[in-house]
Amino acid sequence: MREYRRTTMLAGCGAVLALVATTAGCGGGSSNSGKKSLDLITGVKSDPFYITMACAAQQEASKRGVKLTVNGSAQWDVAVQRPIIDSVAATHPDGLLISPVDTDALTPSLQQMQNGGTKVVLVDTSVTDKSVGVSRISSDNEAGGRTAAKTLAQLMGDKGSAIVISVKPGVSTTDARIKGFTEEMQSNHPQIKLLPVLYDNDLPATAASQIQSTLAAHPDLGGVFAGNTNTAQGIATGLQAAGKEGKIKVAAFDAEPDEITALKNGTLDVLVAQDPGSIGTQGVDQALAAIDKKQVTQQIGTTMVAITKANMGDPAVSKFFYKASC
Ligand code: T6T
Repeated sequence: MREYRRTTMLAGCGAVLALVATTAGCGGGSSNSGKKSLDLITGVKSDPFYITMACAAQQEASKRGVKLTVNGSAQWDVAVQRPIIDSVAATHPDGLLISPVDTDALTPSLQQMQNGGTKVVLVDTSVTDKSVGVSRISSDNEAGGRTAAKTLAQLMGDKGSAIVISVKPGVSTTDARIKGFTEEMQSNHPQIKLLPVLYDNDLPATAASQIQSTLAAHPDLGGVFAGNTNTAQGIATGLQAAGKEGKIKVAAFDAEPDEITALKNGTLDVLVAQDPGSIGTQGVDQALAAIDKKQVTQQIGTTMVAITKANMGDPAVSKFFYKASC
């Protein structure tokens, strides 16, 4: 079935800089047999991005009359997520929604589940092997990285040094953000000197010390791009500890409660928020479409919105704030 994709860029000073990439997915349709079983394995269970995704997936599963079991790693680690996949595989669910924490290491386990008849949907992160996943649903992370670069360059007055701090190499989403950010800076903001990317293993304390050592080594540091929530939290803490909050401009991905607070108090300057709820809802729908042998949409891009202090009070914007619980 035809896939419809619309991308609109809206911009205005202080207004919502919205990257709306929506694909009216086809597929879905009600499950016409008994209670089907779906599992969702998120990247990190305590992460508000994944909590928001799981809440929406649970709501959609209940609406569709299917059982959804949610699991997730305690931290961003292949060695933690693989046993969870293996224990879920042993239950032979009809469908699995998963955010793999690595682009390659978990592929054999996922292929094995697919070969056993489970329909696998990749939500948020994905894997290199295109044979894995009947559907892939995520933000357009490269575009989000470009938006972060454009906004940060503007805030920096197009001068000084900038640095990216992110999770770890081999995470499809944050790698794509870094790619988009770097390409935009190098192509359109050559006056800004990009420092080497640092990785914090999704640990805020590591990001906090990394930003402080960067400040000490680079007095001309003017901007930071935080690749996800935990990194943004750590950078905000590190800048506050160094007494530099508000002086160093920060663009960050995501919009979890601590980031919203940091945006309000001026430690963070712009958040590129995703729509994890839509990812979760569409993940359930695509899994059920595959189980029911209906049309499945292979690639779905979901919305992102750039949030600033100026527009965060707008309900059309605040609806993208992530939840810490359902
Ligand atoms: O940024 C999100 C998600 O998109 C990414 O794949 C991993 O980190 C988050 O969950 C936020 O912590």
